[in-house]
Amino acid sequence: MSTLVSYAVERGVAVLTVENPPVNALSPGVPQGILEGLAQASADGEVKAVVLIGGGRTFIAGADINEFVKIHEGQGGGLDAILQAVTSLEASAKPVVAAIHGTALGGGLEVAMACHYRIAVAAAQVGQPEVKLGIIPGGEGTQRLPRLAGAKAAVELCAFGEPIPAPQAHAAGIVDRIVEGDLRAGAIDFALGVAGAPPPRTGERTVTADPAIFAAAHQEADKRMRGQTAPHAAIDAVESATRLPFREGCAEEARLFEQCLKSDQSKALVHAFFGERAVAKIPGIGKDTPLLPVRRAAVIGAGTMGGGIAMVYANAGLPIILKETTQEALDRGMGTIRKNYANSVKRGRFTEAAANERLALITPQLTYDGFGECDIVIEAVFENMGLKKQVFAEIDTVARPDAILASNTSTLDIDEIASATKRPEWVIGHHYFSPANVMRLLEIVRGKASSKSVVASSMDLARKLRKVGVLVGNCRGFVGNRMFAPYCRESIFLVEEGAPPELVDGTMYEFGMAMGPLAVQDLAGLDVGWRIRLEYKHTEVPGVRYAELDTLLCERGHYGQKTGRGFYLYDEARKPSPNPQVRELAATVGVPPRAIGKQEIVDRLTCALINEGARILEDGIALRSVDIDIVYINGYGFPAWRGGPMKYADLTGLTAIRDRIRGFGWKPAPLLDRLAGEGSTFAAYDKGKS
Ligand code: 3H9
Repeated sequence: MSTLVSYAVERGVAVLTVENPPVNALSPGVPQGILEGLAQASADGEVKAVVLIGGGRTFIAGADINEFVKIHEGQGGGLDAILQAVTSLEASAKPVVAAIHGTALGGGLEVAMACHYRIAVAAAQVGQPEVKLGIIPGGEGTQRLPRLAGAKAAVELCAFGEPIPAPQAHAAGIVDRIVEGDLRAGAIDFALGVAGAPPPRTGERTVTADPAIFAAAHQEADKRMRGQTAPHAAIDAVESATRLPFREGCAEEARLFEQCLKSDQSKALVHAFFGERAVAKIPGIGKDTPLLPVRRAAVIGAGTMGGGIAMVYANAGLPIILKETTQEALDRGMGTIRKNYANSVKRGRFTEAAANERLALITPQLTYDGFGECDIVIEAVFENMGLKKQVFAEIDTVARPDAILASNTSTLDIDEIASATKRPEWVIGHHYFSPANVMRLLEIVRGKASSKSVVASSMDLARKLRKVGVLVGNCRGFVGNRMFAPYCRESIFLVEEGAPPELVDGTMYEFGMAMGPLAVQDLAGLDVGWRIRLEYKHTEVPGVRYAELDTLLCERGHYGQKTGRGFYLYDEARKPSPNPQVRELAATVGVPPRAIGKQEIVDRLTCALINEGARILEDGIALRSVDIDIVYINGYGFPAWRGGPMKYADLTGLTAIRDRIRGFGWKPAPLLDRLAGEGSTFAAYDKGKS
């Protein structure tokens, strides 16, 4: 008997309890346990009905995603037992009731739908999130869901992957009853109520639909899930339920599932799923590292970043002081925050009352009053070392001795900032991405003195703030911006060589980036880099090429969106159109223009990221290549379905990447060169380190 599913009989009802913590995934042994329990219940003359329930915090969160990794890596892995389980559950002569709490996701909902009845607590959630892993439901969910809820609801759930709360699932016909009180007892009562009656089998129902539903869903998928194949496959699978008998529809689902499972998109998205969880694991920092509780915070600087950070804390229910030096700057900052909240209310993201509650958590002030009660102080002033050091010296005198002192610097040396205090072990970088209240990434920059406790607490805090915290080392630009510099430079080279900005940006948008690199630079302001170059005149290395076009644009006042002109011209509504001066200025750089194809654009820009990423990895600035991927997916709009730049390199093949880099006349990073020579991958390098 499987140890992952327990069997008990109560009041003539067999209760099968899945015990596979933490989320009761359908790992090998679980479907077998369900089959065994079902057989035992069927053979037991005392048993009138069966209840299937999850032990611990949830029902069943789906197939075990580790099995997909095994399949992707060609190491076996199997899902056949899940299919046997759903078939047997539906065929059972004794009624089977699924009792749902926590989440019934993916294979979990498919198992529940194969049962004859579903009851749930109101707080439960159900969904088919498989598309987020680049696959479609493969446990007959695309065939049973439309038969229960209709094609429109089934398409929405299967193609877009968002779970729905149990009451909504009840209204849609997926759940038969919402129970209050004890779920197990309620399920046994329900099972006794239906015992004896012929069990209703979803697979025996039929469903029809207006074909326009599917056409509209494909269009919607092109917008909401741009570039991804699984949503379209999911729509096709649901559509087949409306024209084929159940078993034939299941065969069609199996064919589409198989196709998706083998795709690079699925490999990339599964990598991103586990990657997001892997980055939380820091070598040398275990569960025994003491965590500093963060209950009150203060942020210094009410500019774009400081204001955004204040909203992040308020959104997580944490009170935060917002400090500025002048009333004017403070009013401006609070005005922006109020406007942002009003927009969220207008868009229906939350109610006015919720917005007011959040606003009330932010205390604007000009003094350091109350700083002594804060568990963390975040500095978000102008990116200037002198100013930051002055601010840290001041915080050092007003903050509690055991408060975390965080800098939101995006490029500066965290150790030098820490040197302005008498407690560098309490200093760390918390690098947010603009807009801070929207972007999920938080780079946590470990200084050479940052204590383990400060690091662990920062990672824990990131989760509470609903951010993805990635620990990075201290160097110019850390992980994200250090890689972004050669990527942006390369995009300017492409324009200097004759590629129109629209072609460069359009190609990268088609590749899946949220925005093209030149549009991003216009948004950030071309003058930022230009001013730094003017201030820190670097000695140019002979033979090394430097981008010139951005300097030429800045010299003419084309700073990007803020001046209405940069790589593009912008109208009042910030709508871009070509800037004719770009071509004229590019012609003066002295590179003969030529026709540049889309493949070259993608290759040069991705290789610029990958080559610097490999250096960052070798320098130990990123712990693992997957950390770099998570930074890029969550902070730089890199498509998750390509897995991040390093996974993209693995999927393309490191030899091909190295050869491309050589072909461009660049020097491959030594680590990339070595791994390519060994026929290895960044993923294998990560494994070797852990
Ligand atoms: C599917 O079902 C396909 C079928 O159609 C095919 C049938 C033939 N497998 O997220 P957390 C781990 S596809 C393996 O931190 P939370 C997770 O890695 C699947 N492991 O907790 C983590 O491990 P660690 C469809 C899984 O409370 C730990 O559990 N289902 C799985 O914030 C805790 O996870 C999904 O896509 C899994 N399925 O959130 C659901 N799920 O501690 C995916 C979790 O070592 N899961 N783990 O880092 C989720 O969305 C969230 O985990 C959940 C809990 C909402 C359930």
